[in-house]
Amino acid sequence: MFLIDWFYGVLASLGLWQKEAKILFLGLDNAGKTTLLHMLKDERLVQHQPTQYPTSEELSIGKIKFKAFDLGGHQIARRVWKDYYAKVDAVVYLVDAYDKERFAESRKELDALLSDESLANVPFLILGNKIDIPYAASEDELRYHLGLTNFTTGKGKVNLADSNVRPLEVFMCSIVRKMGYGDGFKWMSQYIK
Ligand code: G3D
Repeated sequence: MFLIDWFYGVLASLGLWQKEAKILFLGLDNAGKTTLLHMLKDERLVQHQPTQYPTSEELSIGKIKFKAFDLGGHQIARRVWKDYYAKVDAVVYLVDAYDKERFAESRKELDALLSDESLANVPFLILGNKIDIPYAASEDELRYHLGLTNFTTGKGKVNLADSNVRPLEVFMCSIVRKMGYGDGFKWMSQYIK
């Protein structure tokens, strides 16, 4: 009984209680996607499906399916995410905020996703990860380098009057320190119908 209460409490804290959703974790290799999946898995009561594809990992929590793919670099893994979900409910795009040399590459992949028709209007949560490392980029720096300045839709509860506006916001986090990504998930959950 305790376990069940705890499980529902955890889903509620993620803001994803009773929602059915398919969520993609995307980003360059080394951004922290696998770490985030494992963090969700280890903290929560979950069913873990064995990896069916060498460059991706999958996780289910309640009615929610999370799946991670590497973009960039690995040519073979490129774009395979498209084969998995006919409809994606949200994208969590991870960036290593410390690895400034790869911001341009990360921006290129993000731009391609944002202009992808199959993801039109899909909410994007951008996570700037690894802020526990000294000299990691600040939120403003990351926005600038990803070309998102004046392009994000606002934190907190923002009612987007125009449903053609894609919800997009940047949250800085440290997955290993369990900081920041919870706020990002809560923000994202308000846009998952
Ligand atoms: P990926 O799945 O996006 O390719 P991973 O990335 O989850 O494999 O993470 C890549 C490396 O970044 C891992 O280090 C992981 O521990 C580290 N990492 C992930 N999140 C954080 C964070 O918040 N802070 C710090 N400092 N490191 C983080 P290793 O050494 O195992 O390759």
